[in-house]
Amino acid sequence: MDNSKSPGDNSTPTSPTDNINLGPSANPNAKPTDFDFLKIIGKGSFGKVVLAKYKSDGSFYAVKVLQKKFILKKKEQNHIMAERNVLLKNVKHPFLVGLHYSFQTKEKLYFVLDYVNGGELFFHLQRERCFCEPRARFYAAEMASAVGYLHSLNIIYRDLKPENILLDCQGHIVLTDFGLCKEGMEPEETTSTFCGTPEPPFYSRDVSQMYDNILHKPLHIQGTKTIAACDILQGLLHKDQKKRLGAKTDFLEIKNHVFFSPINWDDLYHKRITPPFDPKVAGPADLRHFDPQFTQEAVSSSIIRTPDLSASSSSATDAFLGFSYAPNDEN
Ligand code: ISQ
Repeated sequence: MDNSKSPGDNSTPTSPTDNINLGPSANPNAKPTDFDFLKIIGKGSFGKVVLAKYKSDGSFYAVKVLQKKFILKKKEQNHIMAERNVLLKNVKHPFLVGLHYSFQTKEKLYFVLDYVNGGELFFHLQRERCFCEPRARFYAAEMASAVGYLHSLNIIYRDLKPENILLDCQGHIVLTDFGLCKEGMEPEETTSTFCGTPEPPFYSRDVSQMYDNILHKPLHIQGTKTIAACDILQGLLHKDQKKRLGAKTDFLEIKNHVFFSPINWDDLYHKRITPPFDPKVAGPADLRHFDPQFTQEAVSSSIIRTPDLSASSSSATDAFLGFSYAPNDEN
């Protein structure tokens, strides 16, 4: 994707009431009608992620749309604002989803993100049951590189789970997590999702038993694994957090573990290592790796509506003042 220009960069300079802490490329005039909202590609308790086409140049984005009223009702605005502040730190890394800019209407917050269409790692893992060690090493190294970078900025990624790990069209890892958790799942559905995956070491159908296993059950590593793989798993899953791999020097300990000795970290960061799996997507509009449950759902017209923000002085609007911003995309 050409990141040299943010979509909608034709904005006039910001006024003092808008975006005062945002750079010269801030775009407070962005609005939902700048986009054609095509398909729902993810869903959470506060909103949706929608594949959207930027009308003026036809480029694709994943636009995350959050409902202010739900966020406020659930007293989650601090979380969302914390997320925005994280994004404002100019977090940029090859394996973290890029945020182009965000904007708001009276009722909603919009995050304009890179559209990543190689599918969830979870989806690929479910289909193949397990990854061979070199493939697991490649993904683990890209994830560790991204999480290590966040730690270097004093950001803790607390929601690293398979659903938040995507592959891009080349097969590189992209971590997404902007506070969007899956919703609308009945316990049975959750259970059946678990059943289809390779057994995690502490899995039990009984969730409280599973939590107990995590805390107390000794780790038994099944299947054929190299000594290095067993050692890193034991290190990462150590019950005592003080003895856990990474507890002392964080990412450095992970990076220097023998399991990762085949990895050249500089090559990895610069995407000079060919991914072990090609998701084979035909183009940016290819949705083959997304759950049909999401992609077949009609996009609600309320996502597209642009209520007049200036007409409102509701608490919801006030709570999110200053939300629109656009990081300088020039670099
Ligand atoms: C980017 N591309 C596809 C799906 C996504 C889900 C959440 C956040 C960003 C995304």
